[in-house]
Amino acid sequence: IIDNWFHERGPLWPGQSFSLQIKQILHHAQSQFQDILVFDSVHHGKVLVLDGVIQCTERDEFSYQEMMAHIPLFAHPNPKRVLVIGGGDGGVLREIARHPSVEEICICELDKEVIEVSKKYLPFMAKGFEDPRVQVHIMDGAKFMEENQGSFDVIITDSSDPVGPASVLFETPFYKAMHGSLREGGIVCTQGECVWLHVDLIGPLVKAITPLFETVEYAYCTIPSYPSGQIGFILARKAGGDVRGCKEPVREAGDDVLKELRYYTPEIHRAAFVLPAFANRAIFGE
Ligand code: AAT
Repeated sequence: IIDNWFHERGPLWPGQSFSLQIKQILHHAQSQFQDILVFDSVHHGKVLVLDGVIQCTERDEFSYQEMMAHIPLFAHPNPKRVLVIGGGDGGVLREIARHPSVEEICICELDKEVIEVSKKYLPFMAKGFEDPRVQVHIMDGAKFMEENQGSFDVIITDSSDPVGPASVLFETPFYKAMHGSLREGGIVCTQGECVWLHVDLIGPLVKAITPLFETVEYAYCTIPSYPSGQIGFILARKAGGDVRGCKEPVREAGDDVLKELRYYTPEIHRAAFVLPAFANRAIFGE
């Protein structure tokens, strides 16, 4: 923070920095796991920052949270049990809750202080916790996966970047454990970083998990407040059900749901999987 500007600097985007002008700092404290900062910005509303990295801004969070939830959920014919790893702000829960077929939403967040701070300062996202189907577990997501080989239809990993406590969530054993916890035809959707910055991370990860799953695909959305303005998702489907992957929505989103959404449409669901040539080559070797 310099002269009331927050600068996002980090080893995963060397030599570049996105900056936001601060109106007021609302909370700044160290939790057991990370540094938690919430500020009100001049043009992006409230902002949540963990260890110096922007997790969401009020202005554009809907892009990431809607795509992360609705791509896997609309690619699944009848999702009933959904698990979220990370996502302590509640935004992804808010989106999952729009699906009436879902009976149970488990969330495993490492840091209970992220949840508490979000409930206090970011109620537009934390309202996701109010849904009666939500059950909260506070522990490391990789450990939770090892201990709870449940039977989920969809697992969404809304995790921070692979520096610090989330690095285990970018490793093959975690994907093996998620695979083991899926029902037949179940879908995993994970925070897949950015093609402009991280193909060297995404490519090897996709390659490592390809033998485990029936299909492994990559989609992305635009979001101005994440590094390089874009973030992607790895979508992996377990064998047994639909073998077409996740590119096509298989259920109709009702008009009542679509009118509430600000980014997701069935058209953008399909379009999100169309990658620029360099990214396709680097991730899939095509
Ligand atoms: N929806 C907001 C976007 C996020 S939040 C990432 C969450 O993952 C945080 O609440 C963090 O506490 C949690 N987390 C980190 N490590 C673990 C872990 N090992 N187990 C469970 N939860 C964890 C992501 C923003 C992406 C930023 C892109 N630059």
